[in-house]
Amino acid sequence: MATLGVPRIGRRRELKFALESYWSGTSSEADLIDTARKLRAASWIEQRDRGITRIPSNDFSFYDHVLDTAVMVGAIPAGYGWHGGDVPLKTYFAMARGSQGDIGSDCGHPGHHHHGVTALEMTKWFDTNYHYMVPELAADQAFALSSTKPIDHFLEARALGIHTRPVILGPVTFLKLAKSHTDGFDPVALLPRLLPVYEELLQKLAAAGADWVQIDEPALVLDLTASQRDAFKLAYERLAAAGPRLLLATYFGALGDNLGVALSLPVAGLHLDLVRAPEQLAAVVDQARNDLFLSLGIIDGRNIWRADLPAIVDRIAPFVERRGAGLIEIAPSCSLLHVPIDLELEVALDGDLRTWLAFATQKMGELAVLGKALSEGKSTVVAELRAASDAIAARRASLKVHDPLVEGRIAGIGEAMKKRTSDFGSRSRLQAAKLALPAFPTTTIGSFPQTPDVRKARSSHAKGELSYIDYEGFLKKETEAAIRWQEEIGLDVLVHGEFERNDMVQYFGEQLSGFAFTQHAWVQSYGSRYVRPPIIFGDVSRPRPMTVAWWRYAQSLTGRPVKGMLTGPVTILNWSFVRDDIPRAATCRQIALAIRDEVADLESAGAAMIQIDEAALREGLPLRKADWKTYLDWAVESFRLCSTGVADATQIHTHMCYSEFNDIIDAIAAMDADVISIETSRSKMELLDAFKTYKYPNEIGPGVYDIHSPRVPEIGEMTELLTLARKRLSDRQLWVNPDCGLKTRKWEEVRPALVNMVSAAKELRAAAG
Ligand code: THG
Ligand code: ZN
Repeated sequence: MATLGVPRIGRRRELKFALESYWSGTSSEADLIDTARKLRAASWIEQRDRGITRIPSNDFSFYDHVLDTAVMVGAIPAGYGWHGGDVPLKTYFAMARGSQGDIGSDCGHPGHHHHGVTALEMTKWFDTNYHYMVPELAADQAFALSSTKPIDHFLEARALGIHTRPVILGPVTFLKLAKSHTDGFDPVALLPRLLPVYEELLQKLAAAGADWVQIDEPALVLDLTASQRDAFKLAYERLAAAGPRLLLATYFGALGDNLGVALSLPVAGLHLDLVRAPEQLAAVVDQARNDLFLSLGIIDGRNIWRADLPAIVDRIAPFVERRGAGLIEIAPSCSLLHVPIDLELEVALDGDLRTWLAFATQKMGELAVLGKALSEGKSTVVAELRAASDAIAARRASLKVHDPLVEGRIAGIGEAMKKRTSDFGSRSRLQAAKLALPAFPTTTIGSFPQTPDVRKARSSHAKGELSYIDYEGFLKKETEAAIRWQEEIGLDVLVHGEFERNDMVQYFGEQLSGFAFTQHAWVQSYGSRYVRPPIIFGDVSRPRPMTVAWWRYAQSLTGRPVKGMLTGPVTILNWSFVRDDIPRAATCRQIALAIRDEVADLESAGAAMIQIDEAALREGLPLRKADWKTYLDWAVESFRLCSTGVADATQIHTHMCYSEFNDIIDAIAAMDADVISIETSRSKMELLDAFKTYKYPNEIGPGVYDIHSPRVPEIGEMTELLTLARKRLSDRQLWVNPDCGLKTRKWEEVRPALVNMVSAAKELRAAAG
């Protein structure tokens, strides 16, 4: 029974607090190192006590394991002031966060840093909601072993009497995730230079006593070019001879067309994700070398549901018998980094729901039971197996999960519910007449600064120290001030500011049936930033309006249009733990119907414009291109389902965060939003090329300034960007807005920036005549 990696943040988020206290200067480097050492020890001991027999080391990271790997191989870009030798923590954190300040961004999208040295770029780790730091490699990059962390941690565990299997990120995946500033250069070409560093590391691990090393190559589940496939051969022909036996770990999907390559590598062991791709077990057992050790990823490392243990035993046992127990080990599908730590902390959760769940700690227990059932027989764990199947059966039958009304509504969805009454041309004429906006209308994405006062009021209210009446009174004042100020500076389309909202997914989930929220179930998103994703456990519906009262209040304060503000179904789905008993698409459709109800209520209340954000639509794309169309079809269908129940004169807006639009432009067009706002300022409007080439007909608000930076943009910079936009789009299409929401900014930054933005729009109107 193995794990491939476990959460590093601590049961009570100890790592976050230690990091933030160190960064703020409140505690020392020694304190941070000490906390980290204690967390590692606790987690090794916990795994041992829960029955895990193959325990990983080097899965711990202060910030990110890809960053650790870049540092380990000495891939530190010029500018961080490093000239060889051990990499100081200060340099490490400069690569993670820039050398000054921690600047976040809206939609919770990972931040960018603009003071002093900038941080490395950050992006999603495969299709998870974890973000890694993107290594930057030069075409003539040199590598040198620059960290002893894998060896140190191996020895640290050994001193506690625990023999671990060190985990390292494989060289091909590392290079594939890296970027280079040289156009057209594939960093995978650097492999021959990188391999000696890995060889040296493996030799040192062997010398320290490591007999096995887990080497992660999740890139093997991606679409690969022929030369990338060859890279695997080159890499493992060298590394397999370096010393320790290698367990090549693949996860997040099927090996698929890379199966042949994976099986041809001279490694001692192979880990398979049998949760995402159960079908590959038979193929691998048929085709693998007789002596290839197999690690079977049979417990879901990406979701929080309790496993059907008897069913797993029945499925796996024949293969264990065929291959021999000595050549097989069981494990989670991937690292447990992506699930919360311990269900025991969730004392407030619904009692039934609790029995249906398993977090990282519980999954270790499941592995121990499975291991015993497979090696000593089912009769040795009768009670444990029965408890698991009873829980599954109860969940399957529960009325908390199944709502006949929702299932009936889904069955009644017809084609007419997925399209607007008229095409965009007719709608836009009606909308123009109704709204009477100037050319190049100005607006914002939705949120205004979440100031310390706003956060404090929310937490006082949550703790019961501030009554709802007083909390609401406070929020009304904030909203009114925001409306007055927007009128004063001359914005055309106003927003209420979203002061009442915590997180753009949580706010809706808390008001929808079928969602549950946890108190301590944190999962690392990036660095010291964590999320508590909602758990969608049942059919989703909307018992009552969610946003109408706030919209109505805001609109009552002004004669200018105030946008209704909603989060779209795909984004809600992608940022939640989802059901495993029905397809993702089915849950998405249910959320879409709930949002459709909200859209209808906003329209009835008088909203002329309703924005439905799909910040995470693109990031939900499957790993394999062959699966894109299916995903985009149901994602777009869900957006249409929630957005098309309105009159032609009602204007539907959407917003998407930083996205490469070229390869999904058909889907964007098929969403048929009347107006889409997108992040474009950092690409100097180049992202609009996709819209131009496509001849995208609807209206677009290309972001004219980067909200991830505290810097106030000047009028000239924005008119320049708008000029670039006008080269690609017609004037009648263009809106003027920032790149993203403003909740992470300060009012001191937002005020002058938006004043300048309105001036830029006015200059443009004058120039365009
Ligand atoms: N909401 C939800 N999921 C998300 C995002 C979101 N997943 C992807 C992306 N956005 C992740 N980005 C962030 C950005 C900021 C923080 C976390 C993830 C963050 N977290 C606070 C912390 O760790 O201190 C805690 C926030 C809280 O109290 O809930 O700052 O936007 N659902
Ligand atoms: Zn955004």
